[in-house]
Amino acid sequence: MSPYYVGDLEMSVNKKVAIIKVRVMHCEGCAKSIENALRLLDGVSSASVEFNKRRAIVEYNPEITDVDKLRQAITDAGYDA
Ligand SMILES: [Cu+2]
Repeated sequence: MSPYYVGDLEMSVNKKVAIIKVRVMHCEGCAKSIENALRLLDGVSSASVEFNKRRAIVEYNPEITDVDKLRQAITDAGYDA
């Protein structure tokens, strides 16, 4: 699957916000499962998934985790990111 990673905003040294496209999700329930999967990751301080825009917005500490791990968590939950 091609990466649909969209952007990374630098908030401060220890905080970044990643905007990750989620290619396939079917309902708000999917969005909630993805949110829950992301929130369980070490280094993630907040995660919200916008179902209508098919994207996840994740606030994370780049010293602990990275976008590849965020995307992996979405993929492991059963969705293409
Ligand atoms: Cu669903």
